[in-house]
Amino acid sequence: PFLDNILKHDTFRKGKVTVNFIKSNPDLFVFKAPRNRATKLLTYLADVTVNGNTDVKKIDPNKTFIRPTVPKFDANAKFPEGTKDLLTKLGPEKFSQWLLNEKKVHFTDTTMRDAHQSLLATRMRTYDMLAVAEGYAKNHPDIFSMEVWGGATFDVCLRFLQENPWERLRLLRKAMPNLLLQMLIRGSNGVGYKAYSDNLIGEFVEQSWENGVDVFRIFDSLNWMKSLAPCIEHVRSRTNGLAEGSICYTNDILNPENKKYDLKYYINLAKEIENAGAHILGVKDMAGLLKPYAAYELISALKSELKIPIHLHTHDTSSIQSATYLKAIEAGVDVVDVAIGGLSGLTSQPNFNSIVEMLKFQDRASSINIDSLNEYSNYWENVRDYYYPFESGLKAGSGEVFKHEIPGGQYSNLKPQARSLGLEERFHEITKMYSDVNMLFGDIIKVTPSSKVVGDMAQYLVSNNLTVQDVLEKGDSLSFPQSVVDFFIGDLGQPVGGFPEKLQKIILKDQKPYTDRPNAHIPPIDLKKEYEAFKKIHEQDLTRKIEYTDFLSYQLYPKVFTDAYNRHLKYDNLIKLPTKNFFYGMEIEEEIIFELDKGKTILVTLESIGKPNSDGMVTVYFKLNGQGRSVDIKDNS
Ligand code: 3PY
Ligand code: ZN
Repeated sequence: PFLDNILKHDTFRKGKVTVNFIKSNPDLFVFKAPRNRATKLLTYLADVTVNGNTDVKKIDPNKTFIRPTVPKFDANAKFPEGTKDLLTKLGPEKFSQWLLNEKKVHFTDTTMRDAHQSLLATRMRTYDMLAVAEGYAKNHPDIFSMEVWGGATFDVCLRFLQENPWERLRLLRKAMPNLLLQMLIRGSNGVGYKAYSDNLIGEFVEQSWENGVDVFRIFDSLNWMKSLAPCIEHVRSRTNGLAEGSICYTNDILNPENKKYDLKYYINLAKEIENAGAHILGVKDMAGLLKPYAAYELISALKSELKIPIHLHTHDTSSIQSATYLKAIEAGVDVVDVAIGGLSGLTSQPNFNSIVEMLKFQDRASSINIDSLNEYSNYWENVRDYYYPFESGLKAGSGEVFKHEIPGGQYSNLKPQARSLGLEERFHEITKMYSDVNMLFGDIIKVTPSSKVVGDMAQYLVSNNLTVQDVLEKGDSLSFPQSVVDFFIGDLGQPVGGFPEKLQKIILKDQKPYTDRPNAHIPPIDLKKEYEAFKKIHEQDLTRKIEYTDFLSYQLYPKVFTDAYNRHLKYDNLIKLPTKNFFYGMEIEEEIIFELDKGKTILVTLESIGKPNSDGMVTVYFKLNGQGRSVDIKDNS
């Protein structure tokens, strides 16, 4: 490479070399790593074609796909003005006032976040979102916000999809510059499952804004103000975005026996959130427990008690949640969360298309173009098919959700989890146990990450043939899942009404719990110093620069980031690879077009696959832009 650098050097080529040539040109010692991106891509394609994608467990060999049709839009037309433009013009406080004064009901489209998190184990790839993002933003400028980021998507991008979540955000921001982009953040737990240091969460919020997030839906998995308030403050002080502080809804305010989570409880909490500086109040009904008549009561009360707009979120697990929206809309709710038809219903959000139809010719009808919306639903219906291995298998709504109270996102995950533990046939025992464990824990708010603790305990008890009574009677001799122990120590904060003391002693044994903020036990990170150290370790050629946002990913998920980084070194960036090929590889004679770099597109054809040799290696033959290329790969199948 040194000789190469000399031969290519400007001074050398101009024939002006002097005795000081080498000494005076330190750039001769900078050796560019080979940018063999095409080879890396072919290695991935060879590997996934021969061995399959390790994330895809069950493949149907006869499966065929219908290519999704992207609805038409004018690529040269300007983006019509939307809510993002309005936020820029008004700033968060005035924007919130504007929303409050709107007569029509507004919609948040959750298709690109919660819908696939709750139906397809969060596996939706950026590729499928990006294909329609620009057209959608141009055809539907009257959508309130697009929920596209946060929740489980951050983790899943890195862990399973080989994507950089920040790149997803930036690409979507660019494709939808006129609409508000929304994320879900778990207060002090960020987009993770534990508490992080306050300065890391602050930095994360700021970078989320810088990279494209406008609306921050902030919640705490125990409705604990001490986790919610600092995050609301981060949004207020470090961004010009909207802080949507949220109450998580559980139980049933109309049940006279429910003394804990009654209307008064929610109104008081909502007022605290408003006083903490939220621009919008989120009502996060993560399990879909807010029944229609309860919604009317709750929203009416919130509307009369608060001065900020109300944004309602639910999951349609029971199949009656559109009735909830109807009553909430009658009570004056400002925004509701919906998912586009093809990715709506069951554990996802209610059906956007049908709700728009429902409101047609009514007082609060929206101006959404329903014909266009239906075309997008058809697109997503076909895209969804690529993800068939991640479907939960749920076929109908379940009224049982009002008993077990399992959040939508968790419910669709619990079945595959039960399957992997060999407990599939006992699934309904697990859901019943989930509700028993909840009562044992003192009837807690259940949403990520507290819901995971309840789920872990339920699976532990079912798989060991234990009951909650056994926990109380012989718990001293049992060793509980780590997440349960951490929860009772106080690592997720304090539940409403505190922990049941007797149980806490049984679970913690000799360990001491605490009652202050978990973050009080986590020192701030020296971000500057740690970033320098991070850059040093990760200075290998990524075929792109290491960025500050990579460092934040690493801080949140060190092991997951490192694994993703190593895969990136091996396969490069696969974000633009079509989904069918990412999950299922290529068929013989299939041709794909891949954007290697901005404006640089390559054409790949799979020609043939050789037979394994004695070492189990196979040669996979491609054509790359018409030129023959081969890759040797270990056959692990
Ligand atoms: C998440 O935290 O990811 C959720 O969607 C909770 O409902
Ligand atoms: Zn949700």
